[in-house]
Amino acid sequence: MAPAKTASTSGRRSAAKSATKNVSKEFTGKNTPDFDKEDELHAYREMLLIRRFEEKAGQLYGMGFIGGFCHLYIGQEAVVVGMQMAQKEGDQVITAYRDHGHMLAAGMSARGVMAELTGRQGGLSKGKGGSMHMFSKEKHFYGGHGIVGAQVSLGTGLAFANSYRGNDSVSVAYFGDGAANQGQVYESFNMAALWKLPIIYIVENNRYAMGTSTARATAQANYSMRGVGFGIPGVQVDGMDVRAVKAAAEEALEHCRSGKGPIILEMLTYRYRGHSMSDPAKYRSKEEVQKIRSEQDPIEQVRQRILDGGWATEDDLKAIDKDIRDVVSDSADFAQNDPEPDASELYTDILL
Ligand SMILES: Cc1ncc(C[n+]2csc(CCOP(=O)(O)OP(=O)(O)O)c2C)c(N)n1
Ligand SMILES: [Mg+2]
Repeated sequence: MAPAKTASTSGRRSAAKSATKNVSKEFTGKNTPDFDKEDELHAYREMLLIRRFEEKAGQLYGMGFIGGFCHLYIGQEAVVVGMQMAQKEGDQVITAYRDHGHMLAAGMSARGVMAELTGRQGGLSKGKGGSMHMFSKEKHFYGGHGIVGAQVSLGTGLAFANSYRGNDSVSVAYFGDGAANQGQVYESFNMAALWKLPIIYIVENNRYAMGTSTARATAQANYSMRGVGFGIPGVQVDGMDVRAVKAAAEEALEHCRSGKGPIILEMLTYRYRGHSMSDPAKYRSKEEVQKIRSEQDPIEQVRQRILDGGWATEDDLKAIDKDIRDVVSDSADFAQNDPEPDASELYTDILL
């Protein structure tokens, strides 16, 4: 099959401009202030942890340690890391099944996530949930959902709870370009706008829903405009640049906390791997993937800026890489050696 037609970067930029113009006067989402040294190094570490963790998960899957589904986030790391850098304690996160990066960025342990993937008792859902069903109330992470679009309504419920309780937490609900065509997304938009709920709807536009490109499946491919009918402002953000993500997140969080209601951030991003581990990704060319990897990789961008700014040497970065590899291999050892849950666990954590 010929490579899918996708909007060129410049096409995407002009769409972004019109979205900003048409939807919101006050919300720009266009700032990309430089990071200081601390932010660059933090973003580098966090994104690298997700990348290496996912690579290891892919290996364990190939070795038969992980059963069921496993959807990797490789390529999209800047989205969740930039968002998390702007959030504050108490803000909730909810997402779909491509969720390992969201959990690591929320501060959930690499051991707990990896052991859940291998179905062990030390996993975050005691080995009973697997890749798509992990939660952490302590880290305000509400899953992990396999039903496409369901998390958008649940995330709206989290925002309703914040509003009802009168706290100033914001719900951050992630969903994909494919999920954006689900009906319940718009029922949620309506209620959120009507009740001015504090929620950021994040469309992670990675250009594909399973094997279907946005160009083939979507009438309005500028997802930031999907809230127009409800008066929800939205902007497109370069989701490969962690600085742009963080800046947009800060603006969006402020918008929600000041009582202005929901907002949409469309993150322009890309997944390097197949939809799940069982997808050979024949619907796109290797060149397409390679071009993005070599020109826009989110981690490489930060790495280059760190070196150019003289904030760390190649050796310093190698030491960081080693630290992260150690954390990841420790999690993999744990996930292979921790026992499976006891059979009695079949009868716990069940609502009747
Ligand atoms: C209600 C529902 N319909 C269909 C599916 C099957 N399905 C799983 S993932 C997926 C594609 C979703 O794509 P997108 O929202 O773009 O997210 P991405 O996988 O790109 O992160 C589909 C159709 C499902 N899980 N739930
Ligand atoms: Mg997608």
